[in-house]
Amino acid sequence: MSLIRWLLGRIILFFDWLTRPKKPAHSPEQQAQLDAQTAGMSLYQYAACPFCVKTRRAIRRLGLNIELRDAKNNPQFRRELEQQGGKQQVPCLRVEEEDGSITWMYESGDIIDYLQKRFS
Ligand SMILES: N[C@@H](CCC(=O)N[C@@H](CS)C(=O)NCC(=O)O)C(=O)O
Repeated sequence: MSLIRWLLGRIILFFDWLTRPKKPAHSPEQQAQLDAQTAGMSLYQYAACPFCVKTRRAIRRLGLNIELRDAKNNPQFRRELEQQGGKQQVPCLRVEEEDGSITWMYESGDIIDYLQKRFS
């Protein structure tokens, strides 16, 4: 069963790579502004999870540089997600605002909607 899951994961990653969306051509100034706005964001995710792939593709399509945190292999990120986010489910977008408040956003559809509304 875990071999089948592993194989499916490789297939998902291969097709993701094959059909990678293009990053928009931002000027260096635009990119710097976006980078400043996303500096407090990090995406807790697994490499081969289809919902995470969908979310990473949307992030790429928007040209955002959001830190990816591997919650499968990194025990610290796994713990943070469970203890601070509230559950062990990926993808999850952690958003730290300038006033220090932190939001943990679950559900790929909600994360993508939020990023599209804020950055497109
Ligand atoms: N409806 C959720 C589904 C997310 C989901 O099922 N994620 C799986 C990985 S693909 C998960 O986190 N499972 C718990 C675990 O692996 O510990 C979404 O669209 O984000």
